[in-house]
Amino acid sequence: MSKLINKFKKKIVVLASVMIALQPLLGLAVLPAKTFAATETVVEWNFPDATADNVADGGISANAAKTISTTGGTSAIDYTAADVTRSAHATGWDSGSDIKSWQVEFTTVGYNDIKLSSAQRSSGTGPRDFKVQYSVNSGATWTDVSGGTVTTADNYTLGVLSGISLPADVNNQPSVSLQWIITSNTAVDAGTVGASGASNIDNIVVTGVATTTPALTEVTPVATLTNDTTPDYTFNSTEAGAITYGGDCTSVTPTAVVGNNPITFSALADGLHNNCTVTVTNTDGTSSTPLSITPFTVDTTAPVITLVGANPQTIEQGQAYTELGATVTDINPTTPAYISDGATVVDTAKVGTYAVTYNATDLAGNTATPVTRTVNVVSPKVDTPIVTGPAVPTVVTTVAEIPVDEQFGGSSEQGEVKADTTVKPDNGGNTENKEEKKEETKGKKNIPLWGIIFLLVLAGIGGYLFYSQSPDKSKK
Ligand SMILES: [Ca+2]
Ligand SMILES: [Ca+2]
Ligand SMILES: [Ca+2]
Repeated sequence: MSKLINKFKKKIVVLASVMIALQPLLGLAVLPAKTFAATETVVEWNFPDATADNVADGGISANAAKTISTTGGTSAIDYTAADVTRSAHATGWDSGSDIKSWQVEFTTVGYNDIKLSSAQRSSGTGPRDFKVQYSVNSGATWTDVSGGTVTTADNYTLGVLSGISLPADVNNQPSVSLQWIITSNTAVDAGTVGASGASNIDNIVVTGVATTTPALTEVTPVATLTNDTTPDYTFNSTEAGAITYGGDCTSVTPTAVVGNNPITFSALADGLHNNCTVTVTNTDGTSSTPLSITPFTVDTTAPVITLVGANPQTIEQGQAYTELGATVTDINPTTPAYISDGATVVDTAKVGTYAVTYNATDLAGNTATPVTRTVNVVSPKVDTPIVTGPAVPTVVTTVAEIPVDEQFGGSSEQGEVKADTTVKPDNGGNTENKEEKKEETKGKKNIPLWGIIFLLVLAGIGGYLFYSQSPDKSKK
């Protein structure tokens, strides 16, 4: 029997030693840059000599009134003096396999990394075999705790659990139940558990690490407008952990470190991306508040330039260059302006053909296909002088040379003097010469229209005088 006990003892001691030795290494490996929060006692029963009872003896305030109990119909608990201090003590464990247990209930809200320690002892006819189980649904279902098998002896050496880790299921839970349940009806003395066989439990300590929550801040947002479909982004995290991407944005970067985290988003479509988030979940399973990524627009479409006005454009030599302009269309919120090199390229002092180039670059950095306008600088046309007033005196002189009788002799015709007053505008399309007109007469003189009217009035007066003095009229 002592061989069997020693065998278990060695196993447990070795296991515990390995776990204790690996603990900091495992912690360091998982949380390379995290500041380790202090381990706290979440709840504890150690049954001090002076105040031994079922109520917790230590832990967070939320667990101050938690109690220990038994299940399955044992005797009432009393608090007997044990090897070192008092402990919880009960009998009546017979026929209790998978039924009778020590049980506690407590909260772990705000705590992760929950660990359990306990020490058990049974009398010779008391139950030898236990296992620890947990429940987070008030005992509706129970789950074995890995490493929670306990084989007791009539001492507090063998039946000890030393800081075994409870699964993450019990992290941050409002109600966690633990039970040390009998797994056989075999007593410590290898007989059957008797009704008077006793089980003691002491030094139940549940520890945890206060939960921390990663906090994220934006360090370098994506440019409000970019033509990069895989833009870079940097955020800061107060804790390491796994990254979850939300909205339109994804990235191949799976984890965050403490400090700045530069990431590159996977290919994004053109358009506004205003729903992107980043969330970091630390190794305790606690997630940050999602960080909203400042909205940005991806624009890979170049603007389009359309010329306004004539192409080719004609400018007379010596005149100032006139920029006829262009329109630019783009999907950007703000359409870029065109840039023309006309003012510098075209030298209106020199006749020639010039190429004026129009460019435009949108706010995302996309450059339009350049458009070219031809500008022809031409020689100015020479205007023909317009002959006007000075011809009038000559016309009057001509009228004076025409005999009155010859002009009106028995005829209603206006005689020999005819003036072709057709005005022929220059139809060359040259606006500079639009005032130019050509006047023709059958004579060699230029006779303006008002001159002709003047002539006709003179003729009318002369004809009246002639008629009023004729013999035919006096007969009447
Ligand atoms: Ca107490
Ligand atoms: Ca004690
Ligand atoms: Ca664009």
